[in-house]
Amino acid sequence: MKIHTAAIYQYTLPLECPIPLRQGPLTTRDGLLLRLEDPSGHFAWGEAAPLPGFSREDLAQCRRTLIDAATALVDRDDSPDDGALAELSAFRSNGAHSAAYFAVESAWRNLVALTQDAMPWSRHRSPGQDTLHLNALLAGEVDDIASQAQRAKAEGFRAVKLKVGRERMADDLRLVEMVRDLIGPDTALRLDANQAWSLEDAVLFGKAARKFNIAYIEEPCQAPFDLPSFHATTGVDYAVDESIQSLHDLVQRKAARPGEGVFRDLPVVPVVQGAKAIIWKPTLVHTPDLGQLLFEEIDAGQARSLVLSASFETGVGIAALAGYAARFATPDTPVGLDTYRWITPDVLKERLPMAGGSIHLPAIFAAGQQVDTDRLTKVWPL
Ligand code: OSB
Ligand code: MG
Repeated sequence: MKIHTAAIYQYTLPLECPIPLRQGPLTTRDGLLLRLEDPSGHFAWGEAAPLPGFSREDLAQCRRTLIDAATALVDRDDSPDDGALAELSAFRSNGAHSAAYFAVESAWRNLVALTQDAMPWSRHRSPGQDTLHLNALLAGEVDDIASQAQRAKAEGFRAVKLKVGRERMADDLRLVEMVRDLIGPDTALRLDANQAWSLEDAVLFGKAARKFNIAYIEEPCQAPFDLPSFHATTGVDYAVDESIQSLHDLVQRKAARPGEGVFRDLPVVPVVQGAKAIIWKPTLVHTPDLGQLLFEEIDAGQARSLVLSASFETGVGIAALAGYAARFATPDTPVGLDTYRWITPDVLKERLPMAGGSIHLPAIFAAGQQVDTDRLTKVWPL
């Protein structure tokens, strides 16, 4: 695999409605797109969009990493597997490079697929397995949540996700009950507390919510190490999301001190192993080492599901995430791509075909590569 040219573009998109983040509403989305082209004119895109308040890196830092990586990739001859990417010095320094690594890896895999006239997930799925089920993210005020829950049920979504951890636990419980009533017994109900509670409060909530048949609750506890006790006391399953970030930090610290051996002795490992699901947002957390740790050492052969999730990327990133889900995730596990609803307008010539509870992977892949460069500003090379 040889890269003939690489280019980096920036976008700033107005959001139709502000993204509710803990530190306040986010009203525009900024990010970077990487375009890789091979000597015969095939080209592919990848996206790096650190999310303020969630990413370790900011956009300027991300841009520097991306430029380093793109510079190193041009005119080298690499084997088409992506082992070569892990060796790039841009990602070897002890810093926060998740978003940039995701952009490079996904652009690379897309380009390899295009040159081989295949799909990025072809070797990991049987032919014809082209559908991915989606999760509906319920957000906003009570009335919005109610109408979104009804729509999700009508459109056949297999799972919905509701944020909890409001000021008053009674409000959370009322909402959970309302949503369960609206979606009926057969739709999976996922909750996300974003580490809002002490163990004591998490247990109170868990015991009260048990009767609503919760698929899992993401990060009920402020302290990741409390998660196994939460499960033991309430019987309610938990999922790890933010805790993966701590794991990533530990891995990086270990990588900075080579020779200390395997990852299995890290204290957060039992927390991950006790989880019902691992929420993976490659934009926020992604390194070659983390991939190895999560998916080869810790999770090998386990029944836990891996839930690929988005972080308000454009159609380029969302399409890549769909491909990652097709490649890595447990088949049939609904994927968290619903943040795409916030991204209007998009950088694509046409929006991804994403109406309803499932998507057709080849159509998403094709649309995700049709970028409208008029909506972008070139930042490298100038
Ligand atoms: O709290 O899980 C979160 C997106 C960006 C940052 C944090 C989160 C999210 C999502 C993604 O909720 C959507 C999903 O997981 O379905
Ligand atoms: Mg979460």
